[in-house]
Amino acid sequence: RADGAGSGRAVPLVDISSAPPIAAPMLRTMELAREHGPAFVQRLHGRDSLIVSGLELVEELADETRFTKSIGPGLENVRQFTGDGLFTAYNDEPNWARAHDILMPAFALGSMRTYHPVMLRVARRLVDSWDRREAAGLPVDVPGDMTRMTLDTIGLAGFGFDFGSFERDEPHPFVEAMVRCLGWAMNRLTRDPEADHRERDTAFRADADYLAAVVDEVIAARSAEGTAGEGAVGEGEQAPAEDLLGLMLGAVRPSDGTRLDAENIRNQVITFLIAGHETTSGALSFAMYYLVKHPTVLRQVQREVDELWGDQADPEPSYEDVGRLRHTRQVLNEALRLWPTAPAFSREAREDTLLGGRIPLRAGETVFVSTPMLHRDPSWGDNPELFDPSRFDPECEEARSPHAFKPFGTGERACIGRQFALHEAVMLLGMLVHRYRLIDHTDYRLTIKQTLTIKPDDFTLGLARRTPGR
Ligand code: MNH
Repeated sequence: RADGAGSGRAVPLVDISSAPPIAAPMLRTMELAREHGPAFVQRLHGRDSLIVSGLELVEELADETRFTKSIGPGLENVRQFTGDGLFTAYNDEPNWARAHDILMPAFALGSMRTYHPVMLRVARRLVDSWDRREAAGLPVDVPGDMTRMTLDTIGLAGFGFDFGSFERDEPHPFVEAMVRCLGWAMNRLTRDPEADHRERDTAFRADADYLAAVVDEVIAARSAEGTAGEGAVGEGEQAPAEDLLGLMLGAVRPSDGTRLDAENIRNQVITFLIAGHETTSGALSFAMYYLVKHPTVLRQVQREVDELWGDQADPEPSYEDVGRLRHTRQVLNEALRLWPTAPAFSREAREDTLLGGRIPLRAGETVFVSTPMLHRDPSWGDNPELFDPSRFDPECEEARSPHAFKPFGTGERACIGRQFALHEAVMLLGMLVHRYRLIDHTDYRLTIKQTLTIKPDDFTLGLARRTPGR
């Protein structure tokens, strides 16, 4: 909107149209929020975005009676390759509620028991690969291998499809095409409207078509396989009878007996393959970064896993064990506080309203929440930049507003995969700190790479097998 959604408002307006392009726009948003406060309008090429990071304003935005998820310009771009999948569906699009109803049971906490064996099997692929690197005296590519692990996990647990990422030197072509699609979606936000973008758009189309082709292969593999328990799933292991694809192909929605159509299933599979691995892999990578930089915290989580698994060389973490890794979970939460790997979400007013009693909003107008800056709100205390997992001690959590920590978004459109991500990530972190000493062989300085989601850039670690208990 060129008329300036921010004009006449009681918030600062910052025009960044002449600022040089930036690789991680999220970092600029954070800088601007530090300078201009809890609400400001960013103007770029005549388009205004209201960016909010103050806790009190976010508490209002989380009120589902006044606000709802917005498919803003960024998600409109993602929608070009995920269509009416859960993440990019409009609130009132019938396929959202239909898919949500059909898939919700597959994401309840209890369902994680079903995924646990597959998650463990893939975690062991990473461990095997890290053992080989360690034996050869070679460092490991942390975000690269975390991405291999999370992609193989969602592929196998969700769809019975094996990407075999640890058998490849380069990322699976699906990941490369997906990263380019996400990059396209992000860069399209800041593109100069005067310039010619046809070449990029054509390349994007080719990538989006490739994603769809891979997914059609995933679906065809399942349909050909027929019965569960064959194909990609390992010896002696049952494919979850009701994995995501099984549910989508078979289930009817209880309330009205309808099913998901083929095109929607394709959109859901693309959505889950993307949403189900990028963010979890970033979260694991940031957690590893903080562990290697905070030896006292690392000792604490090592004590926790040692209590469970003692000096076993190859412990078999049980489903229940993962729930017992309290400190490990706190480390992951604190990493997600400082670097929420989906670094923004957006809301829109249901009716014309005043936000914070002073910022007029029209019905349907998008408001962006900068999650990293919400997570550094003054309510987090004097040193919000400090990595301190004790912020997630139960007493501290109870004392805090439920809206101060929003790495998974808010309301009915919040992340459906939260328990899935936490189970997978906490188990792997526990296994890694039990097995290895982490060696900061490059004296790593954190730099962030953004492809809509964020990850530590170029982060490698040295490893040495540890003797648990020492
Ligand atoms: Mn996930 C929505 C963050 C892991 C599948 N996810 C969201 C949103 C955030 C988010 C934020 C809300 C976006 C918005 O309001 O526009 N998700 C994460 C993070 C992790 C994560 C930080 C890991 C850490 N997400 C996962 C996993 C899966 C998944 C794992 C699947 C297995 N997420 C989704 C889906 C949605 C979503 C699907 C859309 C839900 C809906 O709108 O109904």
